[in-house]
Amino acid sequence: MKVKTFTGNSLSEAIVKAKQEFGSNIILLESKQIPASRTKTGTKLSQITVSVDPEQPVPQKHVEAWAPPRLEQQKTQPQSSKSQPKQNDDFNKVIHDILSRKPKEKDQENKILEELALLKEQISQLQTKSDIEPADSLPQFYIEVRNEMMDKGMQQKLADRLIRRAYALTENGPSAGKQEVIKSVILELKNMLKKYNFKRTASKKRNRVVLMVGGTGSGKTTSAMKLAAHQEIFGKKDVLVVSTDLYGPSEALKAFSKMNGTEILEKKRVDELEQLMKTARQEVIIVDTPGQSPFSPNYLSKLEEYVKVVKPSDVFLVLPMTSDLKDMYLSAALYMLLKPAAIIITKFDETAQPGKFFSIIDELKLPVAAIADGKRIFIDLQMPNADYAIQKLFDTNRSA
Ligand SMILES: Nc1nc2c(ncn2[C@@H]2O[C@H](COP(=O)(O)OP(=O)(O)O)[C@@H](O)[C@H]2O)c(=O)[nH]1
Ligand SMILES: [Mg+2]
Repeated sequence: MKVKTFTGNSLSEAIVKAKQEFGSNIILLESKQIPASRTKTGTKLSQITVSVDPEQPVPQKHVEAWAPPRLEQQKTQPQSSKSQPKQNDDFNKVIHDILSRKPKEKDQENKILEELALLKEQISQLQTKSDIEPADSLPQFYIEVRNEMMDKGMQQKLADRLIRRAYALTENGPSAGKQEVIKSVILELKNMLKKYNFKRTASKKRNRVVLMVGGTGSGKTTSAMKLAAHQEIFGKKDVLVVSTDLYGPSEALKAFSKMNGTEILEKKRVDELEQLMKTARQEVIIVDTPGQSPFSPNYLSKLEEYVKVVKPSDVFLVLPMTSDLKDMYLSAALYMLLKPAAIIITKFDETAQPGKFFSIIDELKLPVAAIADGKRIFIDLQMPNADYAIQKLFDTNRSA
């Protein structure tokens, strides 16, 4: 095993240098900042120490990229935009990198946290640099629609990609009116949403076990109640909600239990939880995890422990629309290690940037299980529906 130190102006530059020398199978042992006062050049540097074991190639797990629907007909695009937008799977690569380097031993958790620092840097670059040629050369209405989507929180690279495809697909091409351009974008947006299928038949031997994960206050407990109450989800089933919160079940959860007749149990310790999982007979068991920052030490290993004893059939990642997109990517990247089956988007009612929804589903490539848009348990949950988000994006009731 070789160990070597590399420096660069940024973490990613140092990583690139390491990869140039050792290939992509490097293991990050340490990363730190060297203050300007201690460098020869007088500028701040990032230093990483990596090791490489050429005998043990890292297993390659690949996260599938979204493949756009085939174009039926191609229109000629204006001179400066002949090339098709490059399929952007930077985020997949980032996820794939952590997945393939996931350390086995708990004491290596620090390495994951180090990698998160790296990830943070890579994501901030992902946000600022778009490797898709901006669609600035398209006719005015196309630019207007693209800019509106960006004003509503959609990342430029997605907005550019969508508007280019709309241009290629719109019947009247350069002479299309604005409504026609919007209609064409809407068709693309509808194709992007993958709906999670709750009707999928769970294994006969076991009850269906759902694990809710996500950041503090993201809406896990509220969503657990909403799933238990919703007629098209678990409303017609015998449901148990297990609260693992250190402070015990919330007042809201207790009140819900009384009102809906849903049983709730409190299991603070993992061994208690394990015991319960062996004996519980309800058709659906929703295990609610405690709120904690996804970046706090040992949090991930704690969640992994839950996964081990709970053996969930579905892990749902709860993401609030009120988060900054970059924070959403970052926390999602961490929770991706738990292999969520779908995401639940919450607090849609509290954002003025509905475009974030499409950017997040585009990057994560996960189906959406439900959309929450308010505090009312029995009312504010929508089945995943592109029209809902589209309506918010274009501020109108179009249902093209
Ligand atoms: N406006 C709004 N508030 C929500 C939504 N979902 C949850 N909340 C509120 O967000 C707060 C935190 O929710 P909670 O379920 O306790 O989050 P947890 O820490 O992830 O369990 C509570 O005040 C909820 O009422 C939503 O979709 N819209
Ligand atoms: Mg909670």
